Amino acid sequence: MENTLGLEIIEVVEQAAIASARWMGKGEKNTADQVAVEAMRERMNKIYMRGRIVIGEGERDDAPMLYIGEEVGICTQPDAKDFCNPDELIEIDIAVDPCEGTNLVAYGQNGSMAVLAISEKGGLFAAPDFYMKKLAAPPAAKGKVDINKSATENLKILSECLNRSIEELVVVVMKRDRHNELIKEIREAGARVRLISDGDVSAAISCGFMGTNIHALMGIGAAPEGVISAAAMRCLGGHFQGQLVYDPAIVKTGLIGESKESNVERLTSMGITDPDKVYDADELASGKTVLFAACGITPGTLMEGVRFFHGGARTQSLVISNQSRTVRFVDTIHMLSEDIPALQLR
Ligand code: VTB
Repeated sequence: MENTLGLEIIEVVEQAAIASARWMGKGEKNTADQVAVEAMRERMNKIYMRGRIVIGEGERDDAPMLYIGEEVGICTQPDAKDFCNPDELIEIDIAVDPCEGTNLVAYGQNGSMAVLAISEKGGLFAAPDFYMKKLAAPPAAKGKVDINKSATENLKILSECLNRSIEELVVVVMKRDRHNELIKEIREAGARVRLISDGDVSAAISCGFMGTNIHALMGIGAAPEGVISAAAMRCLGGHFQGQLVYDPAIVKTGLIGESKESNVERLTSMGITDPDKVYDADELASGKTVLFAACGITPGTLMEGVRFFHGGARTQSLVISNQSRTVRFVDTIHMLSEDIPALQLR
């Protein structure tokens, strides 16, 4: 799977990032998202594959493109049998977030990216559009920190695993009222908090790398993006746990129904019989083969953002594979017009 897809999925996230970056700082988050969706879908449909969106823009009714269940790839097109051999094609599942951190793009802030994860059929947890309590930490703390423990306990464990004092730890938390108690607890325990307005996927994955000065992600974000974060962390060997949040008393948006009971019913109808289950990275991204790709839209901890120049653009992407056990940072110059005075070397 990797040989055929590796390079192509870089282009998928690059195209989405470039399209979205044109809307950076324009205050229009829906457009920044929509153009990324269109670009991602267009490029995906040129790949020799038979793919199915398992995490996307939502149910078909509210998302015309990259909706859950949509088939993508050349081999899903109506005339596919003319040039695709169904016997040599494996079916793959795809989780996408063409513009992770739409507000960040709209307001020109750091940390947004186009991102996707791929696995063989059934290899990614089809998370409902609910919230998820998340805990991410570096590989050294994998299986040692635990989402069921308090933030204070986890910080003690982290400090031991990383061989540094709690005061030297930095925890990323999304700035939301629902996290007020959590933030207070982390500060009282002695660690430092980096508050972000959006974009917890980037924060989770940053825990997988040394030198980012991010040692944990704690708090509640969206569930679908939790699966994408888990896919990357599974490949990186980092710690990731997620637990669905379905109680409107904890977080409430249009997505979460009015009552806890009706939400439990919805989860049951999706085959989730234990709504309080804590999932780890291996369960959220359980496939034998897991591929992850992201491209920075605005600059971030892991990647540069899209930089436009006369006639072109330069992007930086991250591609992680559990099969080849590689983490690639890909720096690309896109020659978007015929008329480019010169390419910038660095
Ligand atoms: C967003 C987004 C995050 O969670 O905030 C979202 O920025 C949900 O939280 O990166 P709110 O509804 O409180 O904004 C993420 O999408 C990902 O988990």
